[in-house]
Amino acid sequence: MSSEIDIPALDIEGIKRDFPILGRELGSDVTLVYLDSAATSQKPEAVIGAMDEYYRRHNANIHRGIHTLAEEATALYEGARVKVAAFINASQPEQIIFTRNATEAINLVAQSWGRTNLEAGDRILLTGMEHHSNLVPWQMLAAERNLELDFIPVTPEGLLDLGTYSELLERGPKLVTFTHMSNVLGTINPAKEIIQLAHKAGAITLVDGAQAVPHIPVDVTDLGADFYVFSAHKMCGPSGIGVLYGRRDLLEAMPPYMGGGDMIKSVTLRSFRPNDLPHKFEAGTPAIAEAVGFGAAVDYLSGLGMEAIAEHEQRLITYALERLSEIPGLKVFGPEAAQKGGVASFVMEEAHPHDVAQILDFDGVAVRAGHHCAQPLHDQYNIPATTRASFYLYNTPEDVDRLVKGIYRVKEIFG
Ligand code: 7TS
Repeated sequence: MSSEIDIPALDIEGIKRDFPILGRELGSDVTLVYLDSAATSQKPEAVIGAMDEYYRRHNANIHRGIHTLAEEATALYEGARVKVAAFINASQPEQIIFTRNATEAINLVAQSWGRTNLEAGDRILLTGMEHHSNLVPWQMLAAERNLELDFIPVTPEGLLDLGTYSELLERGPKLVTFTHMSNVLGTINPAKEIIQLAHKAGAITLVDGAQAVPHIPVDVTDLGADFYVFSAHKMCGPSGIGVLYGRRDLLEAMPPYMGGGDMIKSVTLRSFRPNDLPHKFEAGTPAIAEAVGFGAAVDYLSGLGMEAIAEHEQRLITYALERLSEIPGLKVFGPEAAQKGGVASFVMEEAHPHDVAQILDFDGVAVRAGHHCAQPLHDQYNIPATTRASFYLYNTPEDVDRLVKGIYRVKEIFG
């Protein structure tokens, strides 16, 4: 984080109170410590309230009615698009396509852009740290179209090997796609540099920002990304809505992904004319209430400031890595705190990752165990699974202490 910017400190206790679920008790005297925000974040009252208000006062289908409610619902839905565009500094709201989630946004690009632009023998360059949702869609397309997949290797420290990246670019990939921030290692990849090198080599870029947009300031215009995807549910918003941001000329040239209502200008029995952006890619009744909630989430995060949120998480992960490194027989994966976001995935000598998560749960500490939908990355480290603690704006150093205390309990039980 830049020390030149005067970042206001976050009032974490106040923020915690914004999230009703964080006040929950899980048993007598067991309060919740939620350390699974990389899977999904909790939702503040502002988001829950906006969705509640929408259903109580404005609910109608959008873009179709001329009655008051339909106009209000349409304005709310399109207003959310404008907010999301501003949040990631997209130059036009039409560049924001609402999808179900990041996964659907990636599949949209694979099926629409990929099928139109890639042919047998073309190469796609990915990385060894992708979530399955930015791997399997490309495997499917590669099988269908006879494409070649290459992978930027991950170093033992959990960074992308950029020397090998430059070499792989010489093979002339048509697409370079990578995660902005790893959901397992926490690594924040140098997206701007990766994109610039890809563009020099003539490739289009798709960035999986599912873990980045919730946690660090993201400016898609400054990054120069051709496509950038993320999900609302990981950034204080509801599930069921995500984003595909795309360069306008690319989106204009792409065929629709799904057919149906709203994505057409006109239809005859045998043909249709697709609608303009962004509607061309939003077939059927979209997630309207979810868009409203998403807009409220963006307002909430903007109100606090993404710089301040990133700074807070940087302090938390620094403290967490310090505390975890003091525990004998525990190994955390990924780079040092300065190169990552608030994710600590670890293994313990004494216990299987699932058992660790189970015992932490007895103490009210919610973490995830497994391969976190990044099986190839775990294969690289020769482990089937890790236990993952992931932090967000509402976590405190005391939450880290509860995690560490729980881990010592695991050691007592299994030691
Ligand atoms: N990309 C990354 C980097 C992710 O971490 C995830 C979800 C996705 C894509 C997919 O997001 P979705 O909203 O489309 O499902 N990651 C996780 C996780 O780490 N634990 O649960 C979901």
